[in-house]
Amino acid sequence: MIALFSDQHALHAPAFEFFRGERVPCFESPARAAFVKERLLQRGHEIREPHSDSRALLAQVHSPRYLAFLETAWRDWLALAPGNDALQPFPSVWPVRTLRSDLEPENFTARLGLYAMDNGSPLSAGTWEAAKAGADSAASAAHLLGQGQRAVFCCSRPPGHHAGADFMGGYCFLNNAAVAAQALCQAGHERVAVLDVDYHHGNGTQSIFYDRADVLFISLHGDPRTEYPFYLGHVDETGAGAGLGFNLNLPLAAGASVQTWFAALEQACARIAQYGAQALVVSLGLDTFAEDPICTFALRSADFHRLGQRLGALGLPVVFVLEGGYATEALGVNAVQVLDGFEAGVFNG
Ligand code: OKP
Ligand code: ZN
Repeated sequence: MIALFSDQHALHAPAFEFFRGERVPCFESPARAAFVKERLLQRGHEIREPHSDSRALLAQVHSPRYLAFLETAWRDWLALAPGNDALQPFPSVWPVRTLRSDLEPENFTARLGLYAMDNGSPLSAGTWEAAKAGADSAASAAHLLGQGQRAVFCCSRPPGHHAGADFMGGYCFLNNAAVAAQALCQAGHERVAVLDVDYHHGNGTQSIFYDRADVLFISLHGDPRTEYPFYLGHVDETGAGAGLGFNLNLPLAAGASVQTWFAALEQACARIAQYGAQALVVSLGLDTFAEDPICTFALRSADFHRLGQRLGALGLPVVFVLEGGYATEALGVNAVQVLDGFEAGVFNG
């Protein structure tokens, strides 16, 4: 399978995040993509650089003022005070209910709070460049499907599925899966499905397509009553307006078994088939792995092969986009298990 990879991912490398009130090294690190790339090469997959500029697609899934903020955020931070290059900006105030989010303040931290859903998505020098390379990979993957590729894998980071039209969150800045889905729509597909198998609900992707019938969003995830992102991902979120009926959440209790997880995957696959999807984007989070340090599902490496095989049997062209997965050294093995399983599933039907 063709895998898209850019060295630019490594430009996003914040040092620490907050975890249980403490500063800890970031779970979402450059080593993640490096381990995946290494395993892809070992298994004979073809690595290519992204070749498409996602700029026009980004303008269709994100707001102009959010894109403008993100692109200059690090420069604005540096301009605030000498020495800021060695420090990380974090938001500390947010426009929650009754406060205004239509006006952008001038204060940098206030702007950061306006455009961030949490304090868990640290910026660094090069965050924009890394995220943009990921979005370019998503656009390139959709383009390659148009040229007849059956499936393409975006080996990119930071992830994207928590990023909404005008906010970052959960280590995510630009919504790569949304860029791929939007590109597939523009290439003429009338029904595109996005299947999010990351442990965490893909709140950003859901919200971007919530009122659209041309993109079906389905997510399998830890129940938001106890799991991040907490404020979205419930079963009663079924879409709005023209999009009513085109959003499906399958929340599972923390600690859910492998059997329970695959039963939910069957429901997702049945809905994708019923919809008559013409192309599929998979938000491929690997944090459902039993050894993931921040998640509670129980999948083993062999289960990722089974996942890939099931997706291959759908008979659709697929863009795979890497999302989460924090058992860093196992990430390559698990990602490639999905891709190899997919190829086996396509072959066997
Ligand atoms: C991103 B992806 C914040 C710690 C919580 C949220 C997890 C983000 C997961 N203090 N971080 O969906 O894998
Ligand atoms: Zn996740």
